[in-house]
Amino acid sequence: MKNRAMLIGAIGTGKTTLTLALLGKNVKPYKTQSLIYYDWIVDTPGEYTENPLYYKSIMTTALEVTHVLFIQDATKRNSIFPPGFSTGINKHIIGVVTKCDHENADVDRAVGYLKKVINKGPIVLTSAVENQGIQDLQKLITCSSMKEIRDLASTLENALIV
Ligand SMILES: Nc1nc2c(ncn2[C@@H]2O[C@H](COP(=O)(O)OP(=O)(O)OP(=O)(O)O)[C@@H](O)[C@H]2O)c(=O)[nH]1
Ligand SMILES: [Mg+2]
Repeated sequence: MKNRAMLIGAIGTGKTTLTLALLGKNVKPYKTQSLIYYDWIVDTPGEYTENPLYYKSIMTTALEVTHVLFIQDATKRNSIFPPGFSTGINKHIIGVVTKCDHENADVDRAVGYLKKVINKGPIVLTSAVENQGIQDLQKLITCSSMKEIRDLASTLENALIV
């Protein structure tokens, strides 16, 4: 299977903005209403992660990708992922903190939330506004094993491993 990433996370966390940054597209994001398939990214509406009725869609779509990115907004005071949600997904899991540039960002808090959902794996700190961590993520998505991902993540400036 060609390497492909699916992005999941709450409404307004910056999934579409991150998708467009990863693809190098210079267009404005719009509210995501359904699964959107790009070349090597599947963008999901925040509702799919927030509403358990959609978990089945997430699980089914995960079968079509190699990497699942768990997106946590650095400005949010909550996490909507059920604890251990990633253990049900047998794919390469990467945690991503978005909006690290924001004046209300609390990156440590966001990392703490992701640690509760991601058993082991990298967490990448990003800002689509400042182009932080975007290249690091692009590289991690080219990796084809968790070992390769961990080895690479340990060399990246914006990544940490849990
Ligand atoms: N400061 C800052 N704002 C961001 C960043 N990424 C996204 N945003 C803002 O966050 C808001 C929501 O971004 P979206 O990309 O539409 O969020 P989403 O996760 O796709 O939302 P849904 O499709 O509704 O699930 C927009 O106003 C973006 O401009 C970032 O890195 N920094
Ligand atoms: Mg969106």
